[in-house]
Amino acid sequence: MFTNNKYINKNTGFKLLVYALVIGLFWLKMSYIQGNIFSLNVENSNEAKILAFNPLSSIFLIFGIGILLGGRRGMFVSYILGSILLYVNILFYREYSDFITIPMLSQVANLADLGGSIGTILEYSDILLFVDVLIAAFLLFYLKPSRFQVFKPKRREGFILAIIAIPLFMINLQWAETERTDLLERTFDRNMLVKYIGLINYHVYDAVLQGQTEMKRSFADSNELVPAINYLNENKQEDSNRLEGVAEGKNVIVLSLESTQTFVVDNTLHGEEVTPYFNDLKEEGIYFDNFYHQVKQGRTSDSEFLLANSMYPLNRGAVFFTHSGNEYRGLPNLLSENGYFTNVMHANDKTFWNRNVMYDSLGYDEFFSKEDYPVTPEKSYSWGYLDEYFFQDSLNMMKEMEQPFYSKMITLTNHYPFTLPEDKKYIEEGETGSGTLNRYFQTIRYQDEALKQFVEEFKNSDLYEDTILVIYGDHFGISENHQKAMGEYLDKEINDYEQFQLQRVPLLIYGKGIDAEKNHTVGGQIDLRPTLTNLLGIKDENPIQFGHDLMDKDRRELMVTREGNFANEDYVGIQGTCYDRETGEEIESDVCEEGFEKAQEELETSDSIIYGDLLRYLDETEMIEEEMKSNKKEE
Ligand code: GP9
Ligand code: MN
Repeated sequence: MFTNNKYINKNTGFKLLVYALVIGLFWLKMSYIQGNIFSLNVENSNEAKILAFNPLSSIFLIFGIGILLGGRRGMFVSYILGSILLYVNILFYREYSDFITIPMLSQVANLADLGGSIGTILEYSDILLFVDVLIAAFLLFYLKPSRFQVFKPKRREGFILAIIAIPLFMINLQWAETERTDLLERTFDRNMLVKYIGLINYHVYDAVLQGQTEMKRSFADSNELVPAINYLNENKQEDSNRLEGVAEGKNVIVLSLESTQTFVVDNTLHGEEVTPYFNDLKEEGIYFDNFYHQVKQGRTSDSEFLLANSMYPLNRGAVFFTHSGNEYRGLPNLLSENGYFTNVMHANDKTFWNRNVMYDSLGYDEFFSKEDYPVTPEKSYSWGYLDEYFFQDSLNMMKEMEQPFYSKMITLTNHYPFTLPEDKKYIEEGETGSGTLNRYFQTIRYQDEALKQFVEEFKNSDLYEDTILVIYGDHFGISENHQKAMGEYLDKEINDYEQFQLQRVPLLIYGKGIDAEKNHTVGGQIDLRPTLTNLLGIKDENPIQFGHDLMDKDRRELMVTREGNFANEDYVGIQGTCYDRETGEEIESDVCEEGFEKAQEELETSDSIIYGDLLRYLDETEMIEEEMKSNKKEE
């Protein structure tokens, strides 16, 4: 009896040791990844402690569930799956500086299509991130100090581990709330969530959000559109109609420049201009230098969404994928109703970003995709058809098009990983610590050359008389992962304010009859639609639009990002901190309170429409409102 007890005690001690070692191992790895591979911007020692603590609850949870379902093997499977989850996030993070969301997962085909870039994302040293799996296997299956000492976890123990995860998470959350109140209720960015609750808990949280959004559509009804219409009516402003109709009846070419940011404009590298052609061209049109992209995970497709609908894209996933079945009142649809032949030109697979489906919902008449271009390997590189050929073919197509037309062109070459054939490099690489940024200058320079050839030929063609050209950058190309290198190039420290200002993208409106001007108004892609319809003199009856005509002298200057940050005439508000927009100096945070609230309200209202598919009720709601108005008059 005595001896038996001794062995039991010994074995319990051994078991606890294995538990501690395996849990500790995963904890170590996760802490390493969270602290060293992701840039989570840890600001003080309290945050550093939270970051170190937060893996624990999730580790108890996954191991607990693993043991419950499959004992020792189950625990090992949890270890492997946990490791894969971490690694996939690392890969995703390298490309997007963001964490995976469930809607993004349903777009694996698209992600896999990241084509040329996947090879550049993988690193040999990544193998080291799996060495611990072997150690865990050894600890779990082969460590047997004696005949009586075997690690055989009981299901009951799995249950206990999973239960312990709950108070651990509560402690984690309470602790995190000392840094950020309402962490889970407010729309903070994912970097922040991961910093405070850890990557695996973040995924659990994301799954809960997913469930909630799916419920929203099922339970939505027409009444829900009323607060949105009221909100937008309250924020409506008198339109000055400046430049109204100056482009009436003209063709429109909207050119979306891949990953093109404002910081390259009028800037040099090795003493040479990076965008020499655009620098001159912008002097001949209306050029906006405080214009921001507002995209999130859907990147280019998000910018297309903003332009077409003047609504915000979503915080999670690409709305082109998640809500392509919604009803929209897209700009292409409006222009088609006004006699335009509306089309998109983009020499990539038509399924990329689910475009073939979404373009129908937005009301485009035609989509000229890869299969409509004479793409050959010689004329392609990395992501595909090189811009110069794309421009040439597209212009030829437009020359033959029925008029008036609205053509949305999307370039491709200036895309991460920013590689080019040797003979297309018109400038030396940069010399910063980031290869990505260094190559970016070359692809930007190439794009500028392709643009030159396109615009010059356009100017000499018959189209020039009757066509306006709207050129804008779709989103950033250089993510915050390259802040240090960016600082080297721009010769200043890139703090949050500077990083925010780097989200500006160029916007130029150019064409015969449009007088050149420099416009400093603060705006974003959400403002493109009302700006365009104003120039074209087209009445846009759709009340569900969040943007404001950029031409208005007295316009409400406000640009809201998907993170709930904002810029207005005077301030820039970033995650609760307030800056003077001109000087970048930090100022008292209450000054920005109103701006943050407004930003939140904008995003929530826009989201409610998309999640509830509320535009399907627009006619009905408007009819009821009309009726109410006329009833009031009669009384
Ligand atoms: C691909 C192009 C680039 O068709 O739109 O996509 P991005 O990764 O920039 O969203
Ligand atoms: Mn893009």
